[in-house]
Amino acid sequence: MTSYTVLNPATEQPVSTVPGTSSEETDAAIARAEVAQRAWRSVAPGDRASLLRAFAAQVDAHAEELARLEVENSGHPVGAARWEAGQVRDVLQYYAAAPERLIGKQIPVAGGLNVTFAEPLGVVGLIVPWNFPMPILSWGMAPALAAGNTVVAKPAEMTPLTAMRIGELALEAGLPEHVFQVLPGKGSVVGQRLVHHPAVRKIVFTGSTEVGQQIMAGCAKQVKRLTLELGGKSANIVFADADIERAAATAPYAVFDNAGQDCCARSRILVGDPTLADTEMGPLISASHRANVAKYVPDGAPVAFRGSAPAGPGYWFPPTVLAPIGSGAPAYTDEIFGPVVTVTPFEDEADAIEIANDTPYGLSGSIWTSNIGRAIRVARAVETGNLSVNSHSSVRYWTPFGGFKQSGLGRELGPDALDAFTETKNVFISTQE
Ligand code: TAP
Repeated sequence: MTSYTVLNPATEQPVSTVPGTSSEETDAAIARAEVAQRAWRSVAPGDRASLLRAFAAQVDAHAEELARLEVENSGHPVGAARWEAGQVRDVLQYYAAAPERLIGKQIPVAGGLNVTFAEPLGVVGLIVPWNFPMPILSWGMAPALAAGNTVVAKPAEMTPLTAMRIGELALEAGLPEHVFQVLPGKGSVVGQRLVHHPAVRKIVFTGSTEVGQQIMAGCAKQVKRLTLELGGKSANIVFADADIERAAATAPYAVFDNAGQDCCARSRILVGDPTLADTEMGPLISASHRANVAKYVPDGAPVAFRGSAPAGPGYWFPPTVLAPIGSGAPAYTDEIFGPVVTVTPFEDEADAIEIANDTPYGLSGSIWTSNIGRAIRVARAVETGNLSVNSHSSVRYWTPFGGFKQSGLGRELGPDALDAFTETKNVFISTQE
């Protein structure tokens, strides 16, 4: 087994040395998960629920430790990291209620009846990006486990530490061995193996559209189930009749939260005058990502506002607002995944909708208006999976989440999430003598 060093993006100092899982080790983990699943699916629903509640309690008891670990590994501000650890606990608790509600249907038919069962899929492979290592892990892990699947999770190579600790907490909470395994390592090694191994019956992938397309092609070879949560380029549409002060006060959070490394970042503000409030944020994840973000603000770019960033070590990038730029400019079209936002004026409602939809992505967005009819009209017309009206936030684990167009496939979260982690078995029972 090789190993690699994980860096703190705020200091550029080493945090920990982590094993880089090989292809063969991934195969062995999948084999263990396959065996463990036969027993896990047979655990009585109430007992599976109790174990998930115990897992949630264990995460809660170690929430501060997890938060501190995330601060070191991902550079998230501690307040954000505490919220993220709490999210893992809450998501586990929410889906702990699911095993006892996994019921089928009975359908009367001529000569008998059909009954359906929601069967677990088997081994689920979970591939997680680096921007929200804990929440995104929990969104796949909790419903998959609740449905009776075992999970092999691959955190992003740069941010594996909290996922690895959550794997230990699962065992400490009493989950049987190999029901939930975490394999740190490379996407091109561990991720690829999860996609291509026939015993993995579903992939839950969150990451870039580019890698998502490769994963979809890989899964097609085995007709493997797949959830894709991909990139975004979301609009924050501010109408003149909105509470402009509120819209302006939250606009920075809508795009600069997590230093803009947010798939739901509203990185196009459609409005008249930009207003920016001060915001606190951490560094970007790596030097190469910072170089990538910087390309969107070349010399001579029409910078309307630029915040400050700490000098010295760390991959910091100042929050940056660009004045109107052409619709062909990369900052306008690409997912920047950093704290850079463009501001674009629009003429009327139809124009705002057209600009908002002028992107291959469709993940998120916000609408600011005091006209409820307009809010609903525009929400129906914008081609995107998650919208908020007079708010900058649209992600809640108890409501469905997922993207339209090239932002994804399938829905995570919400009360129906277990549909994505089970398959329906349909059995005819004859009542003939
Ligand atoms: P990616 O580069 O796509 O990586 C995501 C994960 O896939 C990482 O664990 C990565 O491993 C792994 N991976 C890379 N190549 C792979 C392959 N060929 N086969 C299997 N796995 C592979 O994304 P990222 O840069 O970490 O994250 C940023 C992107 O994620 C943005 O586009 C963002 O919008 C999107 N995102 C979407 C959402 C939702 S919910 N829609 C949420 C968060 C982020 P390595 O660590 O080795 O690269």
